[in-house]
Amino acid sequence: NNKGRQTWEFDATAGTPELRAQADRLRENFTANKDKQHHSSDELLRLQCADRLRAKKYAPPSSEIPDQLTPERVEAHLKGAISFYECLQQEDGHWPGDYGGPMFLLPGLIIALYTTGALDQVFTPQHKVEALRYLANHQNADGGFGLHIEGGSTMFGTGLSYVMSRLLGMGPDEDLTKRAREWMHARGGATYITSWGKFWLAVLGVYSWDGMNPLTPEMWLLPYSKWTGIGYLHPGRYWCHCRMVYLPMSYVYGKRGTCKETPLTAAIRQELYPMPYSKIDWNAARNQCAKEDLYYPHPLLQDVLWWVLYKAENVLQGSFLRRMALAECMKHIHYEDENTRYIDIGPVNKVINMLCCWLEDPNGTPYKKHLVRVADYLWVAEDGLKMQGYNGSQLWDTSFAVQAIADTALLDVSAACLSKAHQYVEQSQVVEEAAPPLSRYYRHVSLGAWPFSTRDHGWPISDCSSEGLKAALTLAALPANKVGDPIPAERLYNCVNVILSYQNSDGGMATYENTRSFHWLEILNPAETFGDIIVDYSYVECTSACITALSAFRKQYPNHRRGEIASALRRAEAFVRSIQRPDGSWYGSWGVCFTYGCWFGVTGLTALGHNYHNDPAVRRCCDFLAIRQRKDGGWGESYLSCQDKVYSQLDGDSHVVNTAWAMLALLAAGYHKVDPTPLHLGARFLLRMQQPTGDWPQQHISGVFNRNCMITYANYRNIFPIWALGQYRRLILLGEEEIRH
Ligand code: LAN
Repeated sequence: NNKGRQTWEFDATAGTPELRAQADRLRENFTANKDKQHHSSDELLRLQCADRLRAKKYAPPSSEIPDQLTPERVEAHLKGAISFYECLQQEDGHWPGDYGGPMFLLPGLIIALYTTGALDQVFTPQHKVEALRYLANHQNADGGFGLHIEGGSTMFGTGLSYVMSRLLGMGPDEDLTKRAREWMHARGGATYITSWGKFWLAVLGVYSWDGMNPLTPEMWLLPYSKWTGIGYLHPGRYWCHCRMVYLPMSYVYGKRGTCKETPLTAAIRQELYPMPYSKIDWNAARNQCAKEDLYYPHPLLQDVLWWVLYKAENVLQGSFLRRMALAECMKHIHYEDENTRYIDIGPVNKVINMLCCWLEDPNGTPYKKHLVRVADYLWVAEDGLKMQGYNGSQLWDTSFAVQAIADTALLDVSAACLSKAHQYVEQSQVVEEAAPPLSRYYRHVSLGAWPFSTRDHGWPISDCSSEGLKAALTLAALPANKVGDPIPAERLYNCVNVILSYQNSDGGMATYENTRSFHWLEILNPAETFGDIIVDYSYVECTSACITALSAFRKQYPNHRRGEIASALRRAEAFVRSIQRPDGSWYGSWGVCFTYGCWFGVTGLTALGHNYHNDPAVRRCCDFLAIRQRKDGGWGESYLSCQDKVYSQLDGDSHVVNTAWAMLALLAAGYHKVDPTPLHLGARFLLRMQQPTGDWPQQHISGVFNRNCMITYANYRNIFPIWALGQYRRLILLGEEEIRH
């Protein structure tokens, strides 16, 4: 680990023999459990603190949880929780954690590396063993693979996992491959894979480019200006993740960049389909998609558009226009690579950009620089090796951890840990603007922002900037001789500048950029499994984080851009109110789900002085949460809420993370002044779930993107229970008034 950059290496002699035996046991137990437990507990990482854990000062009390909790009792649990969590913190101050979940990432990487011939260079035999272990652990009972580790089988997950297993050396008739193939064949075969799956199969040469809807690179030559009308269709207006994925995809498509045929690819080509490869009707295949995968079906208009562009390919391929478009794409690809130090914005464009660099020049420096940054995305846990959804969630987790731990007001046990975290917060703020001219590359300002992961990654995000700023302000309010010197005001001003610049005309904040186009553009969304990917919309999470950050900032710096901040807060508040649902809840887009949204909705309003007493909106949300509390005292929401947009209760135990979010919302609103009972019950649930080490168990998956794909946040199970219990102890058991934001 170095400044948040995490890489895994195999070392057969690392640790003590006892530790290695424990690691083996963890792996074996995971395999034994595979049909019941689809989540990764990230325990392997937590084992490495076993030695440090033995020396730790505090353990949570083991006697039964009393009916009446005392401040001392909760304090003892909190000390145990903090001292466990401190063991996990790295030297540079951040908390590492598994950021896996999606199942379509690793196969793309393997296909790209196989195509460029670098598979054996990047993947050692141990990498391959662990990657195959991962597949085996996440195969569903019906033989297929999901979009993400907890999901039901899809053609996308199954087709890509199948190919991956073959490229890593599995035979076609092993148990895993046989069952996966049967799953596919029973549903018509791999022509029914989603468009992103079609792309990867075409790259490998096991699917025809004629079976793809066009990814016309000429889109990048459209005028950008709004005044042209057509400018609204320009990719520069899309959500950056969508734009940055389709950019290299259209380059590869425009060039028909395909892997050289090998005996293995020739074999896979025959295995993927129930009919001979030569008999496939590629024109029909373009729009085929398995029903298991279909979350956002193409509107008719889209199919008409693809048909026109498909026909246009006859003219465009090899034309002067195509050459211009490809050159333009490559310019943007190099810009993205250089400005993220070859990490790139996410796991998908990372891999396809790498492929593009190779297609452009297989001996060139850009391609080589890409290869060394692949490791940043890989993660090993007891379920195997996976590719993460980002190069980690370092800054995000660290800034929440800072706020949570500081909010316990147990500085005597946490000063050292907060001081290390302070270093990470300081070292990850973006202090250099991306290369000019920003507008030429459709980039928003970054100077002063905080990223989600590391400074090297560097893409600015509205709510990461806000959480980073709140962490910095929280630390600045603590004694400097304990946690280090505050970040200079000038740098915080830069952050405020970024946050203010994020406000959209609807008053809300989107993720990385402003909203640049209209919702109707979503009819162009060709990715059947993802919803709402075309435009960067205002979200309750992002908007509320900006509100709480700006309001915390103005408490410490009341005169800086006073008028602008006041008016930004008013408009943001109006936005948050406008998207509250009639039942009082807020839909969360990046965590599971209404519980998460409610936490943000409520804290956004309470930061501005509203509470359960004086504001019907806050009251309605608290009531929404209160009636969803469960018999065990906790809250538990299923990931199905995200896709169905209806609150869905989890089977079995409540979830510690949902419980903490619900408690944090109720506490911020002052609900305990009306009725503390739900909070007592929630706190007791959290204490009951705490393990003797001070850790909490990893339960179902907590994160989500694009409505339908889930992602693991391994640190949430520590951060949020600590935060909720800390506030519970201060506000209820000690009767303090102050709510910290
Ligand atoms: C993330 C991770 C962080 C997340 C929050 C900061 C939590 C959120 O509040 C705003 C959106 C953001 C930045 C976010 C957006 C979508 C991401 C980047 C991810 C969920 C991580 C992975 C995902 C990315 C799109 C995955 C690749 C798949 C594609 C469809 C391109």
